[in-house]
Amino acid sequence: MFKLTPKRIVDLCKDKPVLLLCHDNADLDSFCSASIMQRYLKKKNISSSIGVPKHINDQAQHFAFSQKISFQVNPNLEEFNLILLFDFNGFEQLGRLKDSFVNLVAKKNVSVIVFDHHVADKKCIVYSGYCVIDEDAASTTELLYNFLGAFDNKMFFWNCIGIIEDTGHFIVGDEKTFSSFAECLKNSKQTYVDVLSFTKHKIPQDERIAFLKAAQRAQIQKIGGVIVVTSELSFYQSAASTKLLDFGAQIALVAGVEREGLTTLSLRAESEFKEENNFNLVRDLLIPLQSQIGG
Ligand SMILES: [Mn+2]
Repeated sequence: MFKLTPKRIVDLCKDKPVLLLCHDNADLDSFCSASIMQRYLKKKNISSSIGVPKHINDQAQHFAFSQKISFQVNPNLEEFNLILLFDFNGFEQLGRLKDSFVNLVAKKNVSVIVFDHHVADKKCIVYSGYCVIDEDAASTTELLYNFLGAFDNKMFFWNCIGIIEDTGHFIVGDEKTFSSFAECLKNSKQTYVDVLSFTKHKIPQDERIAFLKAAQRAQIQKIGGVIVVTSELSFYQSAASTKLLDFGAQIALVAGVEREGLTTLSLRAESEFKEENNFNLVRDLLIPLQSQIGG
């Protein structure tokens, strides 16, 4: 199913400075995936560095500290001959590293291999050849579990964390994900509570206030039998629109001016509603909206 093999990856990494790069605003799946690969390569006597473009989220940072895994923020890409990307395949997700990455690739001084479980197309960094992509994998950690095979206790555990995070605690998933999760949890020699402890999200106070303001400012309309809620916030638009679905909205729109002249609009629709009505947010709402308001 994959064109690359683990052995080929190991051969490519030998005697080279290797960077395992997470996407900007690195999350648990991206960081756990890079950690799994680092451990795998170490067993093959290959050392590698984990890099993050700029920001790492709280859970991934907590994971890194508790598992004693070091990482570089804003690594100097010039120092590496091989860059492995985890859980992303778009130039924008390189954040502040985008320009130096593009320059380096143009000079052909570096090879890039992508590991990802998102849909790939021609706009992606790598869409054929040096990539391991499986849209059916629940997380990039699960993709690595299927691809690399040889896991130890820690790698099993880190895959459990990646799966639980990316399925939103199993809001989505299929029997394959459940069985690989069960198998990995058993082999990790840790408990489900241990896994959950890494995915707990401590909500910062300003985010809590943003949620409450979004609710306070909410305009509730019933359009054709559908509950549509709109609200306005300068920050946390996407988290707040998800929260409005929890409160009962079927479609939630939260907009706000972030910086001068730049308005962010975040939309969410309830899964059940989408499925029942074959509703696609982009196709049925964002694109028609774009033709009316621009942006
Ligand atoms: Mn992911």
